Amino acid sequence: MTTLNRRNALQLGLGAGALALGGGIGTSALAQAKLVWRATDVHPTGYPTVAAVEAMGKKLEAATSGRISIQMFPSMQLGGEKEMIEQAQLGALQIARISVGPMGPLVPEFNVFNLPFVFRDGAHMEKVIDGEIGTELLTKLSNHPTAGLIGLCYMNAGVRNVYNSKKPIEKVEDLKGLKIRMMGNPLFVDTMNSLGGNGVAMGFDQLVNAMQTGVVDGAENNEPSYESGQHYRYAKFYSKTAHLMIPEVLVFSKKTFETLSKDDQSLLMKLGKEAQQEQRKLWNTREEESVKKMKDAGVAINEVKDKAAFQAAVKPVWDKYGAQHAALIERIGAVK
Ligand code: GTR
Repeated sequence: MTTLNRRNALQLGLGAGALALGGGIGTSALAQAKLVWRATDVHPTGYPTVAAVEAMGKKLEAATSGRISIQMFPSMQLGGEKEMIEQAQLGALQIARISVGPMGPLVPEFNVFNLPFVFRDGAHMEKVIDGEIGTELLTKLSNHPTAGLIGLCYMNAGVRNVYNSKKPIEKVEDLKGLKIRMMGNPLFVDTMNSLGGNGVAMGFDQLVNAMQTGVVDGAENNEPSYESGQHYRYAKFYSKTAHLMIPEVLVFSKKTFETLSKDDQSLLMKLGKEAQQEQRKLWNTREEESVKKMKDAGVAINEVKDKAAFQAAVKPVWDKYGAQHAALIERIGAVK
């Protein structure tokens, strides 16, 4: 299939997927048109983000008497986050739950959330995303002239810690020589390299294979991703470096959004906000469950005492990516 044909097929597919006419032709039939929004996530069924979007779908169906529903494609069924963003931009899917990590190259201000150690703790991060700054950045995304996405809400994603197959990381020097998978955004590769490791950028969908074949020695992520992704099978040393605390975003295809009535748009935005709170509750429980599963599976978890050394080592990352956002960084720091 040529690229052009594939694109045409995709666009035809999206027509069928997003809009199923309830019968007849004409304005009344259009008003009754049943909409099935395709949603996707890299995580499996049962993961807090997936469950929260499914719950949002149920509310949507109830509020529209079945006119709008959500069909969930979990477990990377529609590809990794890069592919998800592209499909949402095309309107081939409507809802994508992605990390703020890969959003930095689209909306540079998001890179401030991606800076290592930018949040003091989970409560600080939640205050920032729930408050003025969080709203401002989501609006920036929605108003972006070419990003093609509407920001619905944020979701929690805990703290990211380094894991690998070789040894526990207790000091910065322990990372030396280790090949660690990082998310697809140069900021993260720079972060790992500044810590002395070898950062390797790749999609979440390629990681298990890369660990199995030894292309990388490990990666970094929160407990639920490490556990549900079965990463502990290949990298049993989980070291609590807590170097990143990156929220997630739920985005909607701008292409589809522009075809919706004002009422449907506001319903969607309202349910998005509710999904944020719903996911947070699920997240806190899941984090605890994942730690338990990790311990049962024999994962070697270690605390990292001297975080100051890690913070000092990533200074070049702050200089490179933070300097142009100094005012925003200051405002984040001032959130109490
Ligand atoms: C997870 C996050 C995913 C994805 C993944 C990754 O914590 O929920 O959206 O970004 O990390 O490392 O790629």
